[in-house]
Amino acid sequence: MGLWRFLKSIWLFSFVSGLFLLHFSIALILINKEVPQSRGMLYPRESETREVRSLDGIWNFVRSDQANPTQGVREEWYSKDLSKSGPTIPMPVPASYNDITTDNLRDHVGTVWYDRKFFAPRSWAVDQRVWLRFGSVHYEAYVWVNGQKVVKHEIGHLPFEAEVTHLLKYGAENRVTVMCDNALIQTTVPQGRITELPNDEGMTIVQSYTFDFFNYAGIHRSVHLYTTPKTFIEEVVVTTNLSKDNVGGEVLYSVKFNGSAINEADNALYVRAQLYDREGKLVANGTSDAQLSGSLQVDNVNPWWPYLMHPEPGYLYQLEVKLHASNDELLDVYRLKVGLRTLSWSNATFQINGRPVYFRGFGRHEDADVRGKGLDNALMVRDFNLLKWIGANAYRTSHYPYSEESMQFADEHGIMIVDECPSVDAENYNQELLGKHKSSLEQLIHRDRNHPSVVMWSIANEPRTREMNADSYFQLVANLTRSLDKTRPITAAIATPWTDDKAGRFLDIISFNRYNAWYSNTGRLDMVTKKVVEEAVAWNKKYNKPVIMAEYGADTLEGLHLQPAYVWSEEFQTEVFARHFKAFDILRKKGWFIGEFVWNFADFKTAQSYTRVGGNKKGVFTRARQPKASAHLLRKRYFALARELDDSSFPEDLFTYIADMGKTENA
Ligand code: BDP
Repeated sequence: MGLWRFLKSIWLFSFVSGLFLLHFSIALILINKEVPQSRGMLYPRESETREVRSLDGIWNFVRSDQANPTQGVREEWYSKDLSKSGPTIPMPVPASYNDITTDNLRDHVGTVWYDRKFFAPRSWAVDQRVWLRFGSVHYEAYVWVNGQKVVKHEIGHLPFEAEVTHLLKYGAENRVTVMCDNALIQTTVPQGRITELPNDEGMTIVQSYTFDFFNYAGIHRSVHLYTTPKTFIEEVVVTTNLSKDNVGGEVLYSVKFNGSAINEADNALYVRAQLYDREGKLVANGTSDAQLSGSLQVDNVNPWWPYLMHPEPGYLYQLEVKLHASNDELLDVYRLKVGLRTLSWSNATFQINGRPVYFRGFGRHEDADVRGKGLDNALMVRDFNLLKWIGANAYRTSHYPYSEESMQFADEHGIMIVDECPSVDAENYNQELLGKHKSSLEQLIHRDRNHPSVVMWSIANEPRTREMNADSYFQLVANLTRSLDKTRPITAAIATPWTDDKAGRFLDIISFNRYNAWYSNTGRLDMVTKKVVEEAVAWNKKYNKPVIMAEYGADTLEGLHLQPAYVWSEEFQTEVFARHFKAFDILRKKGWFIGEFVWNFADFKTAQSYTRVGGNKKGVFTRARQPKASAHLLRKRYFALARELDDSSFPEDLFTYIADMGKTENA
């Protein structure tokens, strides 16, 4: 039903749709409706009661005829092997499908199909449940197992799962089929437009969008099958506290189970929780109350600290959660990493474990050659090595939730995350958009609430906040976010001039994006410092809240050197950064300026446009993750800040030897 409506809407929202919606939104009153509540979706982990199997690998793939996107559904391609409905090509999972082939699959609009076979072992037939979980499919996914519809999920970059126990053939081969639709319209998050335009052959469908990254699509993250016992741990929520002196710690946990109690009389399940330190030593344990909640007290705690703020950053404990029946039978075991830290914020500061934080980081993208937005462990580890090499302590998951694996990595390495939902360039505010925007935050918070690295929620990037309805829209979005998590502050990266913005008052921290000497006063290095200072001061004056510069930068073609600095050259990017550093140092003295984030960590792919040479080149690193000249400058800045603010030491290779300068002792 939903599928048909959606596909039909693609056809209906032709070129005029934008005007229609704009007009419509002016008169629209936004109503606060409940959003669906996510359930389950704990990251798949093996334990003595759970098995995990990866379905990653090479799947079979078919693209639909763009002019006939519903053909596969009408002809029930899911009822048999895809190869029986037509020729298939091999497609890696996880990966975006766009850059894998040599033809125009890159720009395909609409539906594509994947399938693969797998065995379900006989042992799984007995006394347990089996779940099928997708880390992310972009944008909308329909999943069938052995021809039976299992789950539909909208919004990319977020996990979804369904129980498939009853659909599997045990001790036999099974088939999973996925239809994925990349179409973005005015009511999807993010928004886009589908138009029909004349081409040399007649008419064709064209996808356009205002956001500045390529609309990669496909099965982007891992696919897992995992088992749980019949009665199992469905959710674990963890929050932590520290005593004022950071010596005593507390882990508060709350568990939800799914399934029936073991026998009629037995409705009193309980949880045993045990906390282990890095060396595997048990440091606290306890039994839950009847609601399956409890707290663990930790003495001489090792708090979770950001990178370079402490000699041992990213300290994680392991929380072992054991669900028991009242007769003490062990039902299920799930383990997760826990970092003990506190966050607090005021109208001037942001503190972690009682110490003020100054963010030095990046806006980033999940983006790479060939695999697009597909999860890639090699790339993830390289990126974290670069983040640490350059001395960053934070990044924003611009402009959508990043992989769960990268969130776990950030926990372990002490990298703070400003966790952004997939709303980018929101405009033409309407009721359906609001519902999905709120749902994307609900799903994000559900997924990421236990990560110590997540220190802030970003509820949007560059929403059009001067538009009619922007205030009521963002009030509702911010209210929902706060109702779901009171332990973290809320921000949004705003580019609307402060004079016109209607959303900042609903945030805890103001983040602004501005491209002085690039989009405004192009090439004018003498028009950066003062403007940055003035704008930050104006935001602070308007809202009386801490301020972050969440984006600044300049496109830079690696290897282009021009002296004096000229746009696109490495010299220019370096100079633009230096002029910003000067502004940031003036601002830091004011007390409420709490962070600087370069745009962007690495070069990335965008839609084709005459302002982009092979993509957005504002990276400090190339798309192949090699440093540009600016990276070396930024590294000096970030380590200098770490030394000044957090008392950390310089890496030995930070400064290249130039000359004795009369300082060396006689050897
Ligand atoms: C900002 C956007 C970011 C773009 C950047 C740019 O937030 O997504 O990539 O501009 O144009 O407005 O480089």
